Amino acid sequence: MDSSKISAALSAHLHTNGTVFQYGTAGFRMDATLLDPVMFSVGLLAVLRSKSHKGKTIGVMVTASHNPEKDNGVKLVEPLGEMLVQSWESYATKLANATTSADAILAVLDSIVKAESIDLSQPAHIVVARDTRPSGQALVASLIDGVQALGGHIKDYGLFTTPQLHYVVRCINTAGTASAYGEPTEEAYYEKLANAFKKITDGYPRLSPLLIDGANGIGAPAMEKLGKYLGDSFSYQLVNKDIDSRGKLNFDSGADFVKIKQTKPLGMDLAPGQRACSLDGDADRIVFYFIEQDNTFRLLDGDKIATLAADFIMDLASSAEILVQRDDGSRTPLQVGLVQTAYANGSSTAYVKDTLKVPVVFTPTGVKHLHHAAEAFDVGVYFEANGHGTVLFSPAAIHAFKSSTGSTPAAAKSIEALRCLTDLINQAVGDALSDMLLVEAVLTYQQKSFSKWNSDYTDLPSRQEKVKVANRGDFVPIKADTELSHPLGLQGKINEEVAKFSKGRCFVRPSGTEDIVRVYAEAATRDETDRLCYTVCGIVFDGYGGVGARPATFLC
Ligand code: G16
Repeated sequence: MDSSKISAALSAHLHTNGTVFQYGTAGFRMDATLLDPVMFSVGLLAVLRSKSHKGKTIGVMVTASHNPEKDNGVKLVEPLGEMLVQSWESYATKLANATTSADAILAVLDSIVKAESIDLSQPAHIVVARDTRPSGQALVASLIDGVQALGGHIKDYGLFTTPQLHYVVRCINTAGTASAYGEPTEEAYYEKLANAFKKITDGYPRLSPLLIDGANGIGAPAMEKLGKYLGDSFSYQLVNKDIDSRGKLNFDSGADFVKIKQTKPLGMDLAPGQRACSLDGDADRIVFYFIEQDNTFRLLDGDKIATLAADFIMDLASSAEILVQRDDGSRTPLQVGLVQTAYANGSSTAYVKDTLKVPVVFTPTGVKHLHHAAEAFDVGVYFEANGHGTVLFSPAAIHAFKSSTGSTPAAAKSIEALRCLTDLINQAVGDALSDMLLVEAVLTYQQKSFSKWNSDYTDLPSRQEKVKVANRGDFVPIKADTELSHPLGLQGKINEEVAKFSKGRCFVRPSGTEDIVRVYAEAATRDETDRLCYTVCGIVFDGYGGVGARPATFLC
């Protein structure tokens, strides 16, 4: 470690304004003007992480996803495309906060090297990409300074969706192995998805065009490129694709807006019966929707995507008579499992357990938690209600799909569809474009309308609100985010309110990506849901550090 080189490089990125940095749900996220020292520290950490993996390539994505355009953020990606392992999140936090002086940063670097027994003579390879935020390029330059100060090699992929960055990381690190994931290029990514989609939908009548809201972010140009590879196999109309005008990214558009407001985005004309979807700012989430003839808005969120996918895969596996080889030599049917968070609608969980008869596991919010839980199954379907998720296939499941032939033409066809799904579905991370094609493939295969899909089960009314508080760190979630241990006494008050409503459920948790706490409620009717949600918002705001104006929408 060349201390003088690190000290000299740090001098251009010193942290001077007292902000406390925290690696949160999806990395560091905040106003972009505060991020320069963080980026430098992430560059250093990425080098150490690569060295600790004996030179495997580590990814860095510069994005603030669904957050406003003025924000930005950064997250690290592990060699197989997963989120940074949790035990390193605290190193990321310590290193970012140590950018106040050369002595502080050298001490933290040294402590990480010792704690992880890192061999500093190992090489370090980093790849970086960014979304369309105006602040992105300068932040990448700060990151590169950090990487080079510790002697790492870095390749800048420029503008990418978040899942594309995860994809190339996985491709680079699996190249030449039995589980090679593909060519680490943007073109190969589109080709892989498009080929799988074309194969699985071949011979079926096309669905009506899909309206796609690109949230004026990176997903829009990516969709346009993907569209060229899909040709006439997929018909769509892209709106909200302006990535050049300032202030438009995610503004009243995108998956998060549509999910929370339960309405169509700005910039989209949606007639009854038309099919639509929204990507988020970095294209790692997607939700679908339509409006009924009576103008009722219907949302098909992550819960609905998960049940559609799980049901489809189980049908294919059953018709293909797939058996999976176990360690003890036995061969048993494919085990499908579903992973949800506290935000999953209660009706979806009941449908999965009682109708699909699939086991459900709950984890705290954050795809990093869901991803690992999903790895326990042959087919692990994980989706957050906000539309972030994917389907993981275990090596044993992939082997079963590859080695089975099928005793009938129908079985052979199902096996072929399962094989296509392993290419169509991004195995590294939730991916809006891949998930969009997954949904469209299932609906094409089954010739199923949005309305029919929506009728699989009826969501309980739900509402999610944000409350600004003085210190969201005071709110400590437990039991997979369903309760709070602190502030003391608050959980008891929430429980009292919940008990007043039939099918009532409510929880409060601090956001890891925004400076707010989230309040989620559901109950038997819309009116009861809103009363429960706004009552709890009021309790939090009034008694637990609400700041600014008491939001006008509060009813109590
Ligand atoms: C990120 C995470 C998601 C999480 C979301 C909201 O999504 O990857 O797993 O659900 O933040 O998290 P929180 O409620 O803690 O703010 P994205 O799309 O913003 O990267």
